[in-house]
Amino acid sequence: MNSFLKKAEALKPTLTEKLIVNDEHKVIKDGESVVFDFKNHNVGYVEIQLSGDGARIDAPAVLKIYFAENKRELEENPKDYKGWISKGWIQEEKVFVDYLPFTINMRRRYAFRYVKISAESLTANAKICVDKIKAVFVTSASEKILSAGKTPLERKIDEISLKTLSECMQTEFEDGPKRDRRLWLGDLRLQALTNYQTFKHNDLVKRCLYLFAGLPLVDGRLAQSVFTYPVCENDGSTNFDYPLLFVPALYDYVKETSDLKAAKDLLHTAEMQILLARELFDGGVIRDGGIGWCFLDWSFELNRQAGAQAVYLYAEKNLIELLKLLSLNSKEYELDYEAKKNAFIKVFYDKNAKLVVSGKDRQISYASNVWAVLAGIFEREQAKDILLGLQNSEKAIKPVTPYMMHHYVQALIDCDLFDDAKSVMCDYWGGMAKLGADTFWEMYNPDNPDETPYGGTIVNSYCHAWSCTPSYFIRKYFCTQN
Ligand code: RAM
Repeated sequence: MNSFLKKAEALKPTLTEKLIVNDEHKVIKDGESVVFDFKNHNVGYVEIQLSGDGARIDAPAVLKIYFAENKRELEENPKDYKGWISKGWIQEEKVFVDYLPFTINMRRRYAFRYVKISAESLTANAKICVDKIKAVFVTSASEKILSAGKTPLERKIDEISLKTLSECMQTEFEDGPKRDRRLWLGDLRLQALTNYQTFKHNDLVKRCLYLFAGLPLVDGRLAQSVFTYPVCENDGSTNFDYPLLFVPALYDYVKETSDLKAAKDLLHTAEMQILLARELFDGGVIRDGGIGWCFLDWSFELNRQAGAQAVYLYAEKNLIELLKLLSLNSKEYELDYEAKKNAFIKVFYDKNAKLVVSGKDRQISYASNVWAVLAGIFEREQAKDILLGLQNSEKAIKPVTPYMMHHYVQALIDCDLFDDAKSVMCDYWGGMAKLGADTFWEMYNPDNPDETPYGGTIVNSYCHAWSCTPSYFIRKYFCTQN
């Protein structure tokens, strides 16, 4: 184990446990299903206590136990899923019951509000009584926090955001406790920002930064995600943008905690991400294609060239600030930033449209424009015009995830467009709240409720860390404003 992983291990939190018992007591016959509602989303381990009605079952009963995070998922049929990611993410188990009474101890951890139990095969005329479902829920977000916000809607959004984040706070910041149940770099940065305003579990952020730094790929680039069980290892691949976002994640952490020791430990890793990404530029401009997967958002039609360069510049700007904070020389990065910023404006700024365009087809998208604003490529007034112009552009490709939506809201705030930022937040996250969300989702496209990158919404995650940031916006910006 290298020294970074040792530090990460020493910071591993213990989880707090909370027992909740559902004793609605329901009876199932052959071919029937019953649903138990835990009234809110939770993450944990389940025990199901069954009894009979006196008569012996003369053959093993076959039960299907299905866990759903929300109503939509509850109503979907796992058999219909034909998508490209594993159906193993569907939270379902088949259990054989040889005799009654019987207690099913479910070995795996589940993320759910609803538990559906179906009798796939049961002796004719026999009944199974579900007497009790005991659930031990786990989290490392120990504190209970009062919701914040100036209006009932803001407080509701904040409450759901807090719940979302706390459910994802396990021994690491998971992206989603249903899927992928692991630590992703892009998600971590947003979780950390929200954590600083809420649970303040800063050692968990530190642990995650050391995990990434301790598990690089062979060329020194950071992985997009890491596993920590049964052993700590990276997922073997990466994308263009997430490794770069290690830089702002580190800078944010250092600003928040003044932990200069960690800053010095991890600085080399941060610098390497910039230097390695730099190899993918030709004459100051990032290649269009050939840079691997650049995530930005779960939109397949998105051209990522301008967005990729903007993320690079955003990360480099953060590195410069971090070096200054450590009283180190940042000159070389400043020169590089200026050169690549000017090249960006030359190649990607369309003077007629007054917007950033990307790729050979000069595509307009929120992703390219928003990241350009966040990267500080334009002066404040021009950046403001870009964001306002974007709202009027019919062609612009819109965000489909709360991840991209977060960046849009942040860009509006950076340009002092507070009212716009607040109404975007309230419409988007409020839209999920109106649809009954207990926790916020991985994907939400108000224009297309069936949006999924996976070929089936049943594997979408309905408690997804990157959607927790309204609690950050509300506390950091909206509550302090008149
Ligand atoms: C999804 C993960 C994660 C995200 C990546 C890009 O599969 O759940 O949240 O960071 O995609």
